Amino acid sequence: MKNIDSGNHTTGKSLYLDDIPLVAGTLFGAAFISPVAHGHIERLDLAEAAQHPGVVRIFTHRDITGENQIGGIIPDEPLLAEHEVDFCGMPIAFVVAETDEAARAAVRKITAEITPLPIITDPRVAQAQGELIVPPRTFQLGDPERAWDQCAYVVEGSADTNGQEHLYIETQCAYAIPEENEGLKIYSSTQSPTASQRAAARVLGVPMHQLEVDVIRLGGGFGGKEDQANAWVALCALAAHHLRKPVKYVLHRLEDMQMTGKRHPYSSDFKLGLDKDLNIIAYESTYYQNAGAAADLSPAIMERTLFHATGTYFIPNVKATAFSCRTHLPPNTAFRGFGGPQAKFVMEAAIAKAAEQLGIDACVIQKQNLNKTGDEFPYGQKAVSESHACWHKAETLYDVEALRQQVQDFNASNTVRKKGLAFMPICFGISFTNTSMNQARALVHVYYDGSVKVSTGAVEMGQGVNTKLLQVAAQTFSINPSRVRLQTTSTNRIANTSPSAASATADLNGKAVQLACQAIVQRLKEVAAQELQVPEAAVELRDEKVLVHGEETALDWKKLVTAAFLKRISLSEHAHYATPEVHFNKATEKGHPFAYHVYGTAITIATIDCIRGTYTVDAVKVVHDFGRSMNPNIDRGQIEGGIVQGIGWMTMEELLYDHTGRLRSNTLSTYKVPDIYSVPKEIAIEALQTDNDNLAIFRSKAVGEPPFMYGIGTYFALRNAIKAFNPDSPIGFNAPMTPEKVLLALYPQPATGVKVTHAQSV
Ligand code: LUZ
Ligand code: MOS
Repeated sequence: MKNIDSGNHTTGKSLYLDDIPLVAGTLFGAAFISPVAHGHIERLDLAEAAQHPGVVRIFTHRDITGENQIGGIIPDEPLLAEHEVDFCGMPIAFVVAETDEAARAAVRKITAEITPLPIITDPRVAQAQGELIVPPRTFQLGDPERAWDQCAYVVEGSADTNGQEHLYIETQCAYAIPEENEGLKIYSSTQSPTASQRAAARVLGVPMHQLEVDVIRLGGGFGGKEDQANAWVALCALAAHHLRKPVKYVLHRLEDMQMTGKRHPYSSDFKLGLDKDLNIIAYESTYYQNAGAAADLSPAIMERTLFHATGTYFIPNVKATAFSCRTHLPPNTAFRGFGGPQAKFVMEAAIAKAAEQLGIDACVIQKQNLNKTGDEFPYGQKAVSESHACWHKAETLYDVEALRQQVQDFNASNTVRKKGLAFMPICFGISFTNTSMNQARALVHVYYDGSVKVSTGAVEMGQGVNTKLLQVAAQTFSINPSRVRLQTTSTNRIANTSPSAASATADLNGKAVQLACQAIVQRLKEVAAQELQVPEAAVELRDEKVLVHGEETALDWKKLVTAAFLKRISLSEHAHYATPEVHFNKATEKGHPFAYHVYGTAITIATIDCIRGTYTVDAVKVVHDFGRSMNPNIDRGQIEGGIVQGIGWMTMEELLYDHTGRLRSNTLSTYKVPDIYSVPKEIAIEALQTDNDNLAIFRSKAVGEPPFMYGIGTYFALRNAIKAFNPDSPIGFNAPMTPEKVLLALYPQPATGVKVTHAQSV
């Protein structure tokens, strides 16, 4: 089935928040933000701005009727700064005016006198000074201390990854409209309607039932709207609450890039030990996560880093420690992979370094150490592994021997262009690592004409979840998909939703839809049995028909629905689903946190230009563990998008905060994202079809985040190409691999002059 949105998306008919027709009298907000990364606010001068034509009111923390707090996991983030600012871009005041232009013009007339305070931008410096968001955590398996002695080879090193701008096409936005009795209806572009409702209720000091958060769809989220859509909802709600007028705020791209957090930069250390047969027997890793100025989701992201410390490999002795470090950057947040890709990069860097020292191809070590079913992860769960199946299928299907020969021949006959090839086997755990979040609800109405309306907590953000939910309803009722319609995601219809995140949205909400539909089917079958005077067990609903012992009857879906209504049988159901089997004990750091894992293998070939440092990705060839895909078109789209987004993170997207904590790469002319010229020339995706997993909806495994990590293969393919040109290249492990870094890695470094430094420590 096609994505149900594709027609409207391509003809521009899809509605986003900014397309909602304005209610008469709507006012427009804009935030005044801190120009410095850390300081004490001595004076805030609003007088001139307040005089600006069209300005209705300027809100500060003093206007907050509830709590000045939007922190989710930890209450450490004020909505509006009070006496101190903690990052460049932190909202201090909220101007509301009759037009968008007036609000922004007035913002420019606000002045603040701020006494600078010391600034930290480097997570290692923060850790050394004890600036931690939460206490560090360690996951451990076996005894690495004792294992080092048994190793034939040991390598140590460090590996850094930079952050990443989400660059959802639709910027952050909110629109709050007053209703009677102090109520507010708030349109939001949030992955988490409930989190936004809760944050606004807390700031206003009102019960959650006073607020409805309604989401049509998002123009992209990628994690950037899991927690960080809340501030705009709270600001618009605050203004609408005071003024009893509709208030809308749509961030400009520059504001969005300056004010919002991004993927966490990580700086990490590793130590890897192998025996003489190249089995990895010990691994120690330490991660310094650059959390930014407030917790946001950092502790959960740090936790997922630890869950994914060993990537796709089985290692019997592991010690992984993570620090969530407080710095003066905007609070960093969820981004596709949620700390997993950062851990994966460190693991692969360790293997690449070991391979280099041994003079072998990294893929020898990779393949030798892939996990198998029954192997234990450092957190206690046993793998049900498709690692070897994906690897072997990729090797044979794509004829790796021939590919390798082509690369060797090319490199032998070209002096200024070199190719590199790398394998990237992936493994990603599916479920929220916070067990309590693995629940969802669905509300299904069958109208008496036989048409169906489905509401869930799932937020459509381009990932195609609504199409999958529609498929679940149509298939469970065995009716034509055209009879089913999805509703917007509203906290009035579905309460206490988990965010649409963790790749789990179709699984959790799909299972809830399935349960709701099954309950209605059960009642319909009872009605059919009465109508047809047959035992209920003989009745079956199939292809809009009512069958008895497999034979068609005069009853069909529509007539049956009408009959049930006339018998006063409920045609609606609200169902609840909670993932079984998942649990985790933080005291022991052991448990079974994931419903299942997704596996896959990518083979990447890239070519570098050794005069310019530029490169192209020739091909990414993937064998991906789909389970049994319920929608191969949508899943393929997710994989293609994930690969390109991963390549962007690994190769060209370079966030640059200067030493004052100011974001310098704050526009699309200074922050380069993949375009049509930089995507791989070829992406091949082949399914590994399995029937093993029963916890995915229709056994169709989650597909949102795992493919992002295929992009890491490009980093190592480029690295191999550099080594083909200059085997003595001093190149370390520091992503992104921009053309500048490639160029500098190709030749001996000058004694003085240009030095490649990490963005965090500029
Ligand atoms: N969000 C979250 C996530 O709150 N918990 C998670 O475990 C998670 N994993 C991936 C992406 N978002
Ligand atoms: Mo996410 S990183 O699944 O919001």
